[in-house]
Amino acid sequence: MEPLIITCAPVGAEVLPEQTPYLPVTPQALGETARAIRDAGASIVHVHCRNDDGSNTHEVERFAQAYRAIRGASDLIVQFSTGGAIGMSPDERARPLALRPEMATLTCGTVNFGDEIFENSFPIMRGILKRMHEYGVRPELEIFDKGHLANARRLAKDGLLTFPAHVDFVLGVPGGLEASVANLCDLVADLPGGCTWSVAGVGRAQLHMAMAAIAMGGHVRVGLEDNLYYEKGRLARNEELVARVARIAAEAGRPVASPDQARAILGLAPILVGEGALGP
Ligand code: KMH
Ligand code: ZN
Repeated sequence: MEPLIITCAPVGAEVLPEQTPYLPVTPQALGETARAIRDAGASIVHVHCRNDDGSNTHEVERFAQAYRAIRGASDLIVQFSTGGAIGMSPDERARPLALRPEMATLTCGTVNFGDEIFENSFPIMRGILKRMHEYGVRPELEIFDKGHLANARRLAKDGLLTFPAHVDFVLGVPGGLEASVANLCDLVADLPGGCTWSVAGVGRAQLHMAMAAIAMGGHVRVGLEDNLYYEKGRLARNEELVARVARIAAEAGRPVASPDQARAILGLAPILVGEGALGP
């Protein structure tokens, strides 16, 4: 099996700073988190941005600051969210793509999201993909429900994305597909040939979905965006969640991928680090 790619989603859009002291809110905190999760075994960081007061922002300048802070602290693959927070306009969600991150997410369909609706109509998806093409950004396909794979195939048929692709199954969102090994197996069986995949289990399912992915040859996403707790009653730091998956994977004979190994697996170009490094 390939080395394990661990993505860390350290902040997200839904977690409130009041819920945990470990949320990296500022660009500086994101840089520090990047270093810590890299040391713990992550190779991709999934980025949302907050204002200093903890509210969500998709301002390009804030993403530029975050990008610089992460790149100054690590060689992680930088993946921007284009999902943003519920209620952001599609244009707002897509704007930071102009900074040309190596990767960005594309959620492949509308889904109930708790009591709200995370809207991703075909026009919204086409608009985001158009900007990804314009700026040379590699999509990671976010699949919250089985129909989202059919939507992705339709986008591919229309020539808007290409398979094989890298896919992330986000399982356990209230309103989306439940996090179970049976559902994960079903989704993996439905993937177009040659795709790579990871799974992000929400809440306490995060650990069990990670263990299933390690065994199945997939990859793993962890982080406070999806889960606040290390165990019942104990809040987690992002790097602890990464380190635990890395330990379990090592025991299972799957060492973690370095960011450059992850780039090779995903077909991304290598980056320069240090002087002359890429950045916005
Ligand atoms: N915050 C969620 C509504 C993504 O980053 O691409 C959507 C989300 C997906 O987090
Ligand atoms: Zn996200």
